[in-house]
Amino acid sequence: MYSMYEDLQKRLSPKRFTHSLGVAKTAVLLARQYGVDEETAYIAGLAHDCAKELPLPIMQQVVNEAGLLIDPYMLASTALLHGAAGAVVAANRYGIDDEDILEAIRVHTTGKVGMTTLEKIIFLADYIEPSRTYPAVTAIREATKEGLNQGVLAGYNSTISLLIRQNSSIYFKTVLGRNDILQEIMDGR
Ligand code: DGI
Ligand code: FE
Ligand code: FE
Repeated sequence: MYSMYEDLQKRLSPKRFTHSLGVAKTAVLLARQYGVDEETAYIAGLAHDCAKELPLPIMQQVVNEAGLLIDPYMLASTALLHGAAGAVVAANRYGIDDEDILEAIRVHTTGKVGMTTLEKIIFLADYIEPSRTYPAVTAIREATKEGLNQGVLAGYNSTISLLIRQNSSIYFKTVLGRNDILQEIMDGR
């Protein structure tokens, strides 16, 4: 099997590849801290945006050919669809068959109710990896020092605030995912 690393390096823009490598490395650090398999976290992090730069019609073709039923709202947005498409590409092109990794890729943009530790790690590493420079990143990195759920919540808060400032709609899984993390924090988990 040829190397996923080299294939991504060849196919992604330099910026996206650097980001993906940053997510992989950050995910390894979080995995070590939170008792998740480090190689699993690395692979999920490296692969998470493997479909991000595909044109929307190609993403749609990828999920259609995989027989996935996706709601029209998600189907119309590269921002929302690249996780689902990425999980298909990760399985078919890179031979990833670990369902935990595939689901972490699938849900990395919106999160969901009941995220696993691996899913939270990829979600959060996406926000805080070293090449990220947006204004809220400092606050999210600070929140991460208080715990994984605190970091995830800060990530949700920053995205939802941005979407509101942009007058964008918020996907339901984003809202439900944030509520669920808030509940976990209130329950002291
Ligand atoms: O792929 P990345 O840029 O590394 O990061 P990502 O997968 O978290 O995607 C971020 C983009 O997704 C950003 O443009 C905001 C958008 N996004 C995240 N949650 C939602 C959303 N867009 C909409 N419309 N609704 C959401 O709930
Ligand atoms: Fe992404
Ligand atoms: Fe990303």
